[in-house]
This record gives sequence, structure tokens and C-alpha cells, in this order.
Amino acid sequence: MENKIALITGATSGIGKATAYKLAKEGYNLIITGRRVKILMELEVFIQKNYKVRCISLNFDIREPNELENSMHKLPKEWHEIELLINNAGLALGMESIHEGDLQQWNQMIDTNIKGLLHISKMILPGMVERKSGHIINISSIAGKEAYGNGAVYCGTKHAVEAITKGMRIDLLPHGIKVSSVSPGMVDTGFSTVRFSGNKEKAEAVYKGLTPLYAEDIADTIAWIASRPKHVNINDVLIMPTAQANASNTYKKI
Ligand code: NDP
Ligand code: 8X3
Repeated sequence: MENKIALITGATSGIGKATAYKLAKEGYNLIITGRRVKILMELEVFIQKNYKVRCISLNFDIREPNELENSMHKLPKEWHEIELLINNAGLALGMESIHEGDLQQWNQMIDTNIKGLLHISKMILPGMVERKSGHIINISSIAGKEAYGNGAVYCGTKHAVEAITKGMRIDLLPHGIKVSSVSPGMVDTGFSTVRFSGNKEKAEAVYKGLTPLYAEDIADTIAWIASRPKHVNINDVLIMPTAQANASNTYKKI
């Protein structure tokens, strides 16, 4: 394939979807992934129709090793040379104090945000190593830099993403593979609706009274990181809304 290939996990919503549009505009052929098959199919058709690139969707739950591997093994040969991997699929569930947390929610966050990211990276990295070329961009968070109350496990998963990113960068150094991360503060996506189990009122309250980041802001940042010259790697970008100083301090006009 002439154009470079990018694989985006969690492309059905928010940051992943905005990144799919942005990278399509930049001329990447796209592999888009997620669990919601209808959205994936619609996005695949939309991208092929509106951008001059190819797009293929893979439908799997990133927590399920067999689903993930079967899907990746079905990828046609011309899609094998993935140059850019955006490890974006992830979620937070609940906001309870540690002694009241839900074990099932903890497992889902750990299995998605840490183990899912590791598993898909392991599927794609051998090809990058063989070609001595590639770039992984992990989506971390301000929650990977600081812990906040009632978010210990989500923060723990993003701290793990930070450590994995740093470790990957060391291991992949001799192979010329770039490893970057993007660490956003509040971004208005499906994130809070998922965190509060579909409670729109609670989700909207998170962004009320301030201007948060939008998914497109993060997509722009990802595209900028991916477009630096070969000798330049952006290790990490910590990006916040102007109205948010850190994980716990926001300025709201309500
Ligand atoms: P969204 O809820 O809008 O999107 C999350 C994406 O992850 C969806 O496409 C979803 O796809 C995918 N996903 C979740 N679980 C799975 C799974 N088990 N298997 C496959 N795909 C999965 O949220 P965002 O766009 O905000 O989140 C994207 C990333 O950004 C996450 O890693 C999040 O932690 C991070 N982040 C978000 C911030 C924010 O404030 N929004 C700030 C900092 C970081 P589907 O449901 O179809 O499977
Ligand atoms: C998402 C941002 O502050 O809700 O990672 O953890 S925050």
C-alpha cells in the first residue's frame, strides 16, 4: 500500500473517532477498531467515501485475547505493515472511595486500559521491529501523572500506561521505533457518560461552567506528534483545558 497505515483502537467514539478523521485527512490508510460494530461499519464507509484513503474495521473487545488475535489474524496481507499504532481504547468506571469500589469495574478498567493496550501492542510490534520502523502513541491522562480522590484504580491504570510507555521506549530504542504518549485533562467525549453508567446529568455536570478540551484538540495533537521528522520523538504531551490547572483544580463559572 502506498499510504502509511495507522491502527486506532477505540475509534467508535470521542478521541479515537476524531483521530480517525484527522489521520484520514492527513492521508493515512486506517484500521479502526472497537466493540460497537454498527458505528465501526458506518465510520468505515464514511471515511472511504469522504477521504482519499482506504479504511478497514476490526470488531473486537480488547479485553478478550482470542477475539483480538482472531481479528488481527484475519487482517488481509496488504494491511500488515502498520506504521502507527494509537493505543486509545480505554475507560473509567465509577467514582467511589477505594473501600467502596466495585471489583468488576476495577477488573474492566485494568483489562482494557492496561492488558488490552499491552496485548494489541504485542501483536503489532514484531512487524515494526522487523521493519525497523514504526510509532506507538499511547493515550494516557492527567490521571497518569496525579492521583485524585475516588479515582484510585483508573489513576492506577493510567500510571501503568505511563510506566509501560517509558519501558517500551527503552526496549524499542535499538529498533528505531518511536514511542509517545498524550496525557489530556478533561475532554468532552463519551468518557463521563461511560464512567457514570449512562447518567447524562452526572456526565454533563463534569463539564458544566468551563470549556473543556474537545476530541479534535487531542486528534490535532496526535497528528502533530505523528508528523514530526524521523529524528524527532515527542515523548509526552500533557494537555489541559485552560480552565483546569491539574487533576483536582478547575475554575468553573456557574
Ligand atoms: P469515549 O468513551 O468517547 O471512547 C472510548 C473508546 O474506547 C470507544 O471507542 C470504545 O469503543 C473504546 N473501548 C472501551 N472499552 C473497549 C473494549 N473493551 N474493547 C474495545 N474498545 C473499547 O472516551 P474518550 O474518547 O474520552 O477515551 C479515549 C481514551 O482517552 C481513553 O483511554 C481515556 O482513558 C483517555 N482519556 C480521556 C479523557 C477524557 O476526559 N475524555 C482524558 C484523558 C484521557 P466501543 O465502546 O465501541 O468498544
Ligand atoms: C480522564 C481525565 O481527570 O477524569 O483521564 O481522569 S480525568
